[in-house]
Amino acid sequence: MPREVVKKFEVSFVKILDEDGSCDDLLKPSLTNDQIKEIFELMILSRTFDDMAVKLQREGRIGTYASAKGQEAAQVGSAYSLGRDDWMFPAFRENAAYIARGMPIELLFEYWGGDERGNRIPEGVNAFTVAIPVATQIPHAVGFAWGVKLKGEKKAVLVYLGDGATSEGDFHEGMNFAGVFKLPIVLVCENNQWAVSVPRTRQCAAETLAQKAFGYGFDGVQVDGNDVFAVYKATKEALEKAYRGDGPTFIECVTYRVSDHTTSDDASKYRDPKELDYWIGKDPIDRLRKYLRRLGIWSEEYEKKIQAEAAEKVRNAVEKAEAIQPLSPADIFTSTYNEMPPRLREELESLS
Ligand SMILES: Cc1ncc(C[n+]2csc(CCOP(=O)(O)OP(=O)(O)O)c2C)c(N)n1
Ligand SMILES: [Mg+2]
Repeated sequence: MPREVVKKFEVSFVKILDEDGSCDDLLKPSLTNDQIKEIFELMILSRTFDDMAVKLQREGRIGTYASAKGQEAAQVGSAYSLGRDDWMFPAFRENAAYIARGMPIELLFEYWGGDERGNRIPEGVNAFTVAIPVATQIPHAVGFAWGVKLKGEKKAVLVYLGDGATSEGDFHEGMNFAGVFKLPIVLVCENNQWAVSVPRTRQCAAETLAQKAFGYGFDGVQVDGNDVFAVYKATKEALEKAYRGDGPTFIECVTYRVSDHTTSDDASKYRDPKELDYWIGKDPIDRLRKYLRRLGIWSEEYEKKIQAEAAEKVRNAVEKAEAIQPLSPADIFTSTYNEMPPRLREELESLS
């Protein structure tokens, strides 16, 4: 019996901006120089935030912290491409994405400081709260996207996930539902090569994570996750596809977790320092800086100015976060139930 090829799949890898700052002008997304500078400044602000958060944790002023260092292009590039009405669902490492989405920085410090008021996202920011249990944000995002589709709204949902999250049941169920119902959702996978101490090669035998999308009937692409232009362009195209009603897209951003998993981890116990050096050489901020320089729109004074502005914004945010009145224990009761069960009411009364 002759065999017939029923279907073929291909994963493409997109890179627009090289490590030396040279850019493929044919592929470059349509961004003005002012927008490119804004993206650069958001990446600097995120890095400044990250460094401060680690310092505060070491001083006992916030709790365990998960850094986004090295992943700024993947996060800022994708969040920056969102429209005002779109919705963003982060996992737990998306500090740079939150900053790019316009989240007040003091709320991020409150959240990482263990104050749940940091998770009360202001009207207009259109982002969901941090999801610590790995991959649990995916079914929420998919459900939200289903609602968008049922209401016939012209908006899309972007959900972040890690390489480790692609092994979770929630990921597979969410991908399947999104594919079957052709939902307006973009899944941005930050493949940062590690899930705590589990390397990418032990996480999944497939050559790419992007190819997982084909199994669920939609497109998967791989981009250089340290190239902000490639990330921005892939996300923008995926969002436009979602607005048109053409269904989901999975974007694998190949990047690296430069920091430890969290401030409670020591990656030097399981990671080759040469690997770290290799990726530091691909730093997403340096790469964009080199491009700005080539374009003639970067100078020492400009760099000094934006670094100082970022430091000032971050310092002010720390002050604001540390100045809020602590919650009273009673708030645990009053903010959870509309009508409190009698036993809890008794407990609450016993507090006073
Ligand atoms: C359901 C669940 N299992 C285990 C954990 C513990 N845990 C926290 S982060 C993490 C690894 C996540 O790896 P990845 O998805 O690659 O994200 P990354 O930390 O690299 O950003 C694990 C296993 C958890 N938070 N939730
Ligand atoms: Mg990971």
